[in-house]
Amino acid sequence: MITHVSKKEMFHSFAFQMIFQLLKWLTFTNKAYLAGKQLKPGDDPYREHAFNLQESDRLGSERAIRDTRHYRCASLNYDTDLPSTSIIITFHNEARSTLLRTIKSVLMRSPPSLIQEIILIDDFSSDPEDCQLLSQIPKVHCLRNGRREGLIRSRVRGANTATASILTFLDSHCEVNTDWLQPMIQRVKEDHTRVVSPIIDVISLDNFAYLAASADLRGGFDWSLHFKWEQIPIEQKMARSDPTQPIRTPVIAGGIFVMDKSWFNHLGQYDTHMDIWGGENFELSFRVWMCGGSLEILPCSRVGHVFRKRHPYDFPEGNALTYIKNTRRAAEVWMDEYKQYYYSARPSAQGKAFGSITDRLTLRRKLNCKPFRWYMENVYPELRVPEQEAVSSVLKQGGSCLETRGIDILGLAECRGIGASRPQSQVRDQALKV
Ligand code: UD2
Ligand code: MN
Repeated sequence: MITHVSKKEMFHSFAFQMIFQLLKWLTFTNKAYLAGKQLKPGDDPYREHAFNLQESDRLGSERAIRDTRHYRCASLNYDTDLPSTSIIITFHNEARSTLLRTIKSVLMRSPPSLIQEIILIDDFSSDPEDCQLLSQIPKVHCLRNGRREGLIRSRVRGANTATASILTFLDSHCEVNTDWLQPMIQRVKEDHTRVVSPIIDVISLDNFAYLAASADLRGGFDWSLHFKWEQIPIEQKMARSDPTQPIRTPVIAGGIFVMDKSWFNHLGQYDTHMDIWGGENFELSFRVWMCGGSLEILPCSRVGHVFRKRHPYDFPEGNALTYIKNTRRAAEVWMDEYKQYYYSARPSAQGKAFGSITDRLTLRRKLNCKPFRWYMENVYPELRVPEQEAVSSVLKQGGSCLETRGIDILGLAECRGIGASRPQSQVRDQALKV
């Protein structure tokens, strides 16, 4: 009898949920959401968002885009019982048309069973309705920050409320492409320590054309901790017989990735003392590699993103100071003796405030993470250490090095510093590139 009642109750609650979702859906219309936010004649379409708002508004939220994957991707199979994911999108004053298109593309191009929920974090945008109205769409939830937090703390807030076992982060001006999600969830399901990104296609900031990005790129950086796309090293490129295979990457761009939720929590989420924008992708990437995980780009997953030339929003502490604070924190916690190259490349960072890093150093110890030297030797040997430009390996004899500073020869001395313990073959490879 008891089971009978509870079954009936369950049915009622299920039916109620369905009707509730349907009503929510019926109350939301794209047109009403976008109305009133359109440009007025004579307005500069680039002013507010650093992309052409007029073009974005014209497109509608359900446009078709070209499937930019390698043709062999279409015949790959994925597990039928993949776990679902919580999509986390943080935004600050995003244009309604791009935000809505991001959400619609997820709902249109993902198997419904894989989308547990879409969590929007409104990072204190001027109009609370930008977010609130969207929660009328089934599966979409809206959290609003009571003050500007920046993307790092906002994502952590989203992750903390996520109910799925896998987290998927997206920027608020993306369009996901055909079967974008399955390859990423599959890789994370097979090994929860993998953190995976799609190839990020380009949505033109001028005319919103969807353009395929090269499939031969990975994430890299220079010593000033400036992110850049770079060619996969030639040996790896030659060894790639299957274009659908993952690409190992030293760092991720930062905005679009899938990660197991327990792994995200185990590794210490993000450094929540980083503000607004920037640097968190290095911190996460170093941490993932050095603490037992890996980063990869999956060529069979494609997501378009509007890349901009300037930040369309303000930084309360200023753009430069914020970037320095965030990257200093990443360098001080993770880069060991290599942080000297960061300071040489970015002298203005010296003496700038970056807060306490005690908690993050404790985390690093607790997780028993490898040294940055390990990262340099095993993950990113292509990143040249500036010292090696001055110390020529040709002039290296046994344990002695001919030391130079610029054009001055300082003398023959025991090899020390970073170049000293690098495998000879690696030093040679480096020297060849000089
Ligand atoms: C890239 C990443 C971005 C982030 C950043 C470094 C991609 C595609 N994008 O910059 O995700 O990792 O590098 O930090 O890899 N936002 C807030 N609050 C703020 C500022 C920004 O919620 O105070 C939102 C913003 O609306 C957007 C997201 O954070 O949805 C990323 O910001 P962006 O698009 O300006 O960053 P992007 O693509 O230049
Ligand atoms: Mn972005």
